[in-house]
Amino acid sequence: MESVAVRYLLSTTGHGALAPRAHLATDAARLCLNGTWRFRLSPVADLPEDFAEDGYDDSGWDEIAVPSHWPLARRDDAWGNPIYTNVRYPIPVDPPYVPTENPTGDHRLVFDLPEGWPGGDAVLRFDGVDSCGRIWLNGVELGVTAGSRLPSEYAVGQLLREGHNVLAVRVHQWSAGTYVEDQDMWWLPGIFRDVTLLARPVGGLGDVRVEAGYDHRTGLGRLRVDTAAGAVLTCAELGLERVPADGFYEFEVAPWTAETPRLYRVEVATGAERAVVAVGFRSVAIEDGLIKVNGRAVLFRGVNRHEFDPDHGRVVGEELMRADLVLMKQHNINAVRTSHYPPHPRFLELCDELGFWVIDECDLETHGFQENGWRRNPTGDPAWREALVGRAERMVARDRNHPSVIMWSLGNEAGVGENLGHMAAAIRALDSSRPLHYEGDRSCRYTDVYSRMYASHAEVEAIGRGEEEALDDPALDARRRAMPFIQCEYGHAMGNGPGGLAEYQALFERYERLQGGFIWEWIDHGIRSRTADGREFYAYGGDFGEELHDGNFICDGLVFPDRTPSPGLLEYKKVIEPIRLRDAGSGAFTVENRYDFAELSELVLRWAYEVEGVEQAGGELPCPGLAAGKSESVALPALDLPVLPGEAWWTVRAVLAADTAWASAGHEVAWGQWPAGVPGGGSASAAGQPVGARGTADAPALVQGVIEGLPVDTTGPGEGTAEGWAAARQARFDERGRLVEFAGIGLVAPRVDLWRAPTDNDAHALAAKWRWAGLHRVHERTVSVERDERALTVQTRVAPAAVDFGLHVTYRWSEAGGVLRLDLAVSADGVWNVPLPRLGLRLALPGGYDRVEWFGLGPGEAYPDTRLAARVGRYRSTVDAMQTQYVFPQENGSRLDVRWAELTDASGRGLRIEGDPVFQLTARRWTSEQLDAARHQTDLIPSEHIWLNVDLAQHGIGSNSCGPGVLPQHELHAGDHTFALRFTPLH
Ligand code: IPT
Repeated sequence: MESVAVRYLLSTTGHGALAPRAHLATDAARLCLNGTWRFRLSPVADLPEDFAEDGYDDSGWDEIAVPSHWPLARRDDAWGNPIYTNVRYPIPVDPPYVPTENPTGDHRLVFDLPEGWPGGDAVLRFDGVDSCGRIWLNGVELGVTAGSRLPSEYAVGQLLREGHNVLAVRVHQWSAGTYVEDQDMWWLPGIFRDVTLLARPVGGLGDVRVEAGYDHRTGLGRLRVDTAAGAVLTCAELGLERVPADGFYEFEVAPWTAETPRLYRVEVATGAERAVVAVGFRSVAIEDGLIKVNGRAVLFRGVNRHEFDPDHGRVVGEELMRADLVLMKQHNINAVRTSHYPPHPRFLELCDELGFWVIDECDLETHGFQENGWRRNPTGDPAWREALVGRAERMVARDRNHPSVIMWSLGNEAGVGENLGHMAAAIRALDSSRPLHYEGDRSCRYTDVYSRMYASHAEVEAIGRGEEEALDDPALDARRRAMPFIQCEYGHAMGNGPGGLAEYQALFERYERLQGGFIWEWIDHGIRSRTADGREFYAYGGDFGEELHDGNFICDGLVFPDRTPSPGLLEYKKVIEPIRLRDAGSGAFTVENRYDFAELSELVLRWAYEVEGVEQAGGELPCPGLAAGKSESVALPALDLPVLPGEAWWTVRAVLAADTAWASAGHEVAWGQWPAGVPGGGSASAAGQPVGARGTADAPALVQGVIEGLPVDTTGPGEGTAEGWAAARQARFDERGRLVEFAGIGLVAPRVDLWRAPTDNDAHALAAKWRWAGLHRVHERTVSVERDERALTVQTRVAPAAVDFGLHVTYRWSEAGGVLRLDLAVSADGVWNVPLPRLGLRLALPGGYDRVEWFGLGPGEAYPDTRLAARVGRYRSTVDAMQTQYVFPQENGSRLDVRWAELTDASGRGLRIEGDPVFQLTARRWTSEQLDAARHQTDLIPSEHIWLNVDLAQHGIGSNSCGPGVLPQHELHAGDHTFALRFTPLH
């Protein structure tokens, strides 16, 4: 039995707090109490309360920063460690009880009131305490908080003294609230948001509620403010000068949208207090089965955002919040779901200002009950009704003035139950102006929007057509069938990927019912840590010795913990670009405005004409000022240029003409690229044109001679120059016909390779099949080595131990045009029932050949189903810079559609590889096996080699770490494949 002293831990609601209200910036006196507090950690909750007393001597305590999570405030284990679980509770499921071992942080602050602090009422506000805090001021208990990500305010006026006020807060890691806060994130206790003392003047504003609708038919904004009696409104822009706040006002306004975030600063004042509220006029409605803002259907190009800082956990400063939002804007993201709790209040102000559609989600998740058959799920238990309704009301009361918030969400993964209905009713009573969202109850009984997570492309398409599977209840089914659809989570951005985004976007654009979605998720929650020898890495579940954990499932964001964009973010940016630039033939291209509201007035079009990746001409064109949804054709400039050998491409980029709040002039919003035939010509032929057909025509070979181990082709195609002959002579093969030296460079001989270090998306299911099949440990049996006048032909069989299937491989080495040519033919032997990770050659060069130049897709990595962001060009990089440092090491860095690549050392010597027509290139200082074995980036130790994979293809990426796997068109299977490469020495 819990002692009486800590029975409050069992309370689902907390006690003592004032009624919830908006988060306001007013001119009333305020004192920020963030800063250095005294701190003491205890292993249990049941402790003497003497520390709350005035005269208590805390001089022996440590110091802690507030806000903070204590396990991160000190990184030497002394204050415990973060715990990561996704679904499962780290405590026994025994609601509302919590373990006796309950890390408890006592926090103490002594503060003086600043000079001039007005007497009278005041409140102490806690914006976030995880998971519950018992609070005393000057020895008097104020109450107990509940709801980690919601504010609590306590009346303290009568307790304040001019000098020496003692604020004491006892924070417990576990409380009844833990059961409804089972979000997929680190368990991190502490006072993690601001603590503020706010004077409450007599005759002050109290709460302020702003309703600011917009009627798109009339262009009129409607303003209604609900606040203290006698308050007045002033806004010069709206022609308001101290007008009664309780009136109803209409004016012509510029509406607020996420694309055009027009705000009006309205001052709300009584004689005693003044607040400025950022008002955005807009209306949200579900009409014709669509979510419409200001009368128009919108398409969400969204992300799920947790609060996370790699050093401070969910303590996220304003600068980082803004930086994240700016980065989102720069990547064409227009919507945020605040997964899975109301964010820091400042975040929503920034969303109003920068322009985002926000789904504001309540602090509710009970996912771990699913593991227990949903027995005793709080969502369905009347004992939790008040607590859950209270959470919903507190969210709405705090956030309803924000134009960015266009939907409320009841929570995440909390099963089904009547309390959801009570929450919905409470929300609607406080605010009927926004639709309701909740994904966890598929019947949509209490909601206005049909939402799913990780539905496959096929299912999303069926929903788009209105052909989804029926619900058992015909009335509910009919209701849901009339609803708009969003994917509140899709495209699981864990590690390399997600793949298949372009195919989702195509569906969203094809079916109007599909109003887009929210990628899971924005940030990798890796915690910055150091190895014993001081090297930095990002920690994930298990790295802190947790008894239960979910490994690196916590690292599934579009940005790395330090906010470096991952290739997935670049891909998403391209997939959702709001302007489409496409070849229209006949020397023109089409500009399509895919915004929902904005005109294309703030952009210019920059064009470039490139041959073999080298710019021959470029310039700027005005961007047609198209209205949303419209397109227009624009003529390309007529060029008068000499015909050059190589592939010719047009690239047109839509860039900002002037600085905006989120990017500077010149920032690229969208781009298009297409092959040009001849200079000045509109469209043509070079795409996919074999490299071998480029440039000078092939001449008959004149070369005779013997390359060591290789009979030279005397009749085949080739330039046959003395230089060419010299080039080909530099190849040396061993007795098994393996190329062991080329151009004086000792090689680890090329051989067929099937393995890639599984990506997080492979790891869910595919990698186990691959390992079962043994694709990470294939053997090669030499069947024959034949030399004739034309070629050296080596036949092998490549297969793993223990299975009877494999691949027949023929390597045919010949000399052509002075270069060494390899024709590779692969065919399946036996029955293969797993796809191949990759198919191609692996070889290695000495470590000095680490400079890479290529003509193909770039600059970043690309795979068959994550290739939209890569464009044709000539790129220069280094092997080190070509690595993508996913928190959990895995296959990465492949460059797609490479026509040719050159690897050179500091002196410019090296090797050129040409595809016939293209190949996929990966270069790294470690093998796939070493990459596979690594658990953190710091496990990767450079070898003496540069390992190259020169692939015919790789299997796609998919999103199977949580969601559908690789689409059939991006799969790679054993079968008949041929592939050709040409090797040239570089001196
Ligand atoms: C879904 C959760 O809503 C989200 O919080 C996160 O855990 C995500 O999965 C995976 O990273 S729930 C899952 C059962 C689909």
